[in-house]
Amino acid sequence: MYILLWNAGILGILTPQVLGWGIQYDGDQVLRIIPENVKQVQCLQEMCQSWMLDLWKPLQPEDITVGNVVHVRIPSTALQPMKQDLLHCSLSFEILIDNVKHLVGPKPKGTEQRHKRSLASYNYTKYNSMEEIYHWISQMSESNQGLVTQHFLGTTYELRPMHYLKISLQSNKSKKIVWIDCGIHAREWIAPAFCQWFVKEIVQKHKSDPKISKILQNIDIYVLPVLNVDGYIYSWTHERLWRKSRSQHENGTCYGVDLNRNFNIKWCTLGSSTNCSSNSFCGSSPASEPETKAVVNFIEKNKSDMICYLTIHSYSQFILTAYGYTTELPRNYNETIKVARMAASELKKKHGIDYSVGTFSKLLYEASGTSQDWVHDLGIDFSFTLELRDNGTHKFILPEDQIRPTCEETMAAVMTIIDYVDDKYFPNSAPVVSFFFWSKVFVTYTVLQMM
Ligand code: 0X9
Ligand code: ZN
Ligand code: ZN
Repeated sequence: MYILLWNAGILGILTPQVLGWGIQYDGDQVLRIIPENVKQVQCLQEMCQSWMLDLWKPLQPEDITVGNVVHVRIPSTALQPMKQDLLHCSLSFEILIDNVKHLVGPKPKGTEQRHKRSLASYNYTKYNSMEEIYHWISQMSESNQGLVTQHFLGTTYELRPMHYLKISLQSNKSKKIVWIDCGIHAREWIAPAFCQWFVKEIVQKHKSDPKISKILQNIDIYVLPVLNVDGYIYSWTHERLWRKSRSQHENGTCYGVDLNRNFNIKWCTLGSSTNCSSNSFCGSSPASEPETKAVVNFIEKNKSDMICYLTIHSYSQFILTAYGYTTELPRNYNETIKVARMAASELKKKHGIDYSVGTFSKLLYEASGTSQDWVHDLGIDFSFTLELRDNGTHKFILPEDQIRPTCEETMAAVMTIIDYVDDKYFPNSAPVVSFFFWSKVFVTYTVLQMM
């Protein structure tokens, strides 16, 4: 078994071009298991550890608990013995994904052709490579002068630039900031797709949509389409299911930090691992990774103006308020949960999809070192994580025909949140309709008084 894994690793490093995806996932299955008692939990935990399985939900064997669903990918080579072990512990399972390779599909073709496409024909309803996204970022700013500008946030571990877009209408008023980042986890491809969709929508509708024009009077929106650039590229070229960044550890014996465990908030205490081959490796110290540091520097510098932080992930269909690191509730929980509920209800109106609302620690498991919690405890009240589609059918491999509906409904949710914070921080800039609204309230009140 170990020999097999070792060989796959060597081949992946030596001949990435020949092999295409370093890992093919051929015959791999994703199983759904619900342990019913402590014994079964222990049994499953041991199996995960000894087979070094790729746990999808939860991320860490320690977070497997009685009665809670487990999603785990089993490499084809381990399937037979694994299933025997499961039987041994009387654990029943359901096959969620019969062959991961079929879902992942062939390696995407070269992108040179598409790369030269004009912005007008950019395809937002497929997944775009990093090269295409870089090109899109610069085209967006060049074609929308006076509204969109491209900025440099920092450099990744593999020395690639991290670019964000600033959406801002010129004004002499001092404005507040809303930040949105996507793609902190490499395999969650729907997240960068949403960030691109979001910018496109704002650009196209900033004059015709009264809500958007009102918001842009008061707020500049910063969008980081891909936070984990190295990981995103790696998920295109080598391992579709890669999660972490690509920094090297322990003399190159293992790779990558879970950037959403690397922030300086109860760092590496919960739902994180100190083992660098773990999918939830928290790094060597808080903000040890250049990608984390770039985000931290920017947010610290701008924190007095930042009124809302949104970070986009998949999958689970959640709108999360702080915290992940404790089951204690954050200072403004009643208000943030109300906003999250409003957003989920607007989201559902689009395509009928149900989202759960709450804190991560209560909905799934506790995890420390996340960007959302770090931002919240820095003093930014409205800090949300959105976990987009789906709910477990395709998981990280969300089919391209779901990009449009997912982005449409997420747009509704995100605009609901931004509109709320705009009204809260700029109460006097309500649009003209407010006069009619208040006069209606007045008339209703008067009529009621007369009855
Ligand atoms: O575990 C994570 O980092 C996120 N889930 S994911 O499946 N996309 O990896 C959720 C983080 C939620 N964090 C807080 N609510 N603080
Ligand atoms: Zn180019
Ligand atoms: Zn994620």
